[in-house]
Amino acid sequence: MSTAYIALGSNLENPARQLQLAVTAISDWQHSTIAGISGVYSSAAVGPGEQANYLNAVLSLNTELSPAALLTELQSLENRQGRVREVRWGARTLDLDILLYDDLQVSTDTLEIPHPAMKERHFVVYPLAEITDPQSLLPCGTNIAALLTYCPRGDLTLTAITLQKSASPDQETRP
Ligand code: ROI
Repeated sequence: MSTAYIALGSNLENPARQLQLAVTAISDWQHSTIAGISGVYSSAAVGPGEQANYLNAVLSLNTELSPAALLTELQSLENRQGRVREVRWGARTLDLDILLYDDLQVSTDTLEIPHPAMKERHFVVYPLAEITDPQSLLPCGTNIAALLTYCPRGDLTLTAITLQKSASPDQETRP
């Protein structure tokens, strides 16, 4: 069994519901168990152009899937939740990224682990730090606590939304 960390993001079509739908779907996977889920954070969109604020979270997954098989499952979930890949950096109903997979380093045409931009992204680093041991090391030797000192918190805000491992999305995201 391996441990992977997955980043979730959405800024379209009721982002809180999109994140809960994704968590509920992943909870139902036979080959994986969600070990931890961070709080849900709100922040302005990073990147060029005007778009709505994002909600982001990170979960840890104990999984029997290989990195490539995990990527395939995550992409199929993004597609089922209406992700349209037209614009790079564009708004999205659901974005699921593999941040870490044990202490593996993977670099192929379709997959890079650790996620190449994770250290610079406050919306990844802070939720990740919530659910990991701060002293745990990335494959590059940096520990998670150090990431927090390199990456300013900026406008990142912890919301009152909580994601439930197995639940009716409509009930769990109702204000
Ligand atoms: N900005 C924020 N705040 N959160 C995201 O999840 C996010 N995802 C993206 C880009 C467009 C880089 N900006 C983002 O893909």
